[in-house]
Amino acid sequence: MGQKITLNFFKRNYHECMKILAFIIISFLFSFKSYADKNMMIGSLGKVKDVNRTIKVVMYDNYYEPTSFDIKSGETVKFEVTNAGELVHEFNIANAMMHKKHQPEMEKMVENEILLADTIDKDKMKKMAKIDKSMGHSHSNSVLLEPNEKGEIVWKFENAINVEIACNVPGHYQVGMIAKVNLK
Ligand SMILES: [Cu+2]
Repeated sequence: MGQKITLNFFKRNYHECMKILAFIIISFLFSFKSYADKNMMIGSLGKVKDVNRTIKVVMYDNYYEPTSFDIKSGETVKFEVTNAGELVHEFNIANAMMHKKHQPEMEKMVENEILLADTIDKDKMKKMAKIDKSMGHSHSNSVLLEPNEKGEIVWKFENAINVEIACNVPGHYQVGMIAKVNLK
């Protein structure tokens, strides 16, 4: 009896039912998209004139000092980064998913002998970047430094969640070269 009613309802309201189904599918796709967007929410490149605070960071083999950062939501921070280690290190502001995606690019830089343990072959980097853009390691959210090199990033922590700062030189992320970012 109940089944018959349901079936009749479906037959009579076929178009309505299809509309509801389409709505469910579209809603699902949109929620999936916003889920994906959330995973990219790491803030953006900041302007020097908006800097609220400067934080000095030192990179060692294989950790950062400080080991974590307390940052207010919306704050623009200038990171002054020094590599005091004996190896090349990266200071990359991203999230776990992005780091994972970046690591094969870094591995490819090692394979192409652009990225060596304690140096970066910048001439080779330029040449290779003409063929494969990712070999140029040009990212607004990252600095890659040789021992004794200094670099800086101005970053605006707006619309940022699950941010982690890490080094994607092969093996370094795996041994824990990650600094936690506590967003408040
Ligand atoms: Cu490193």
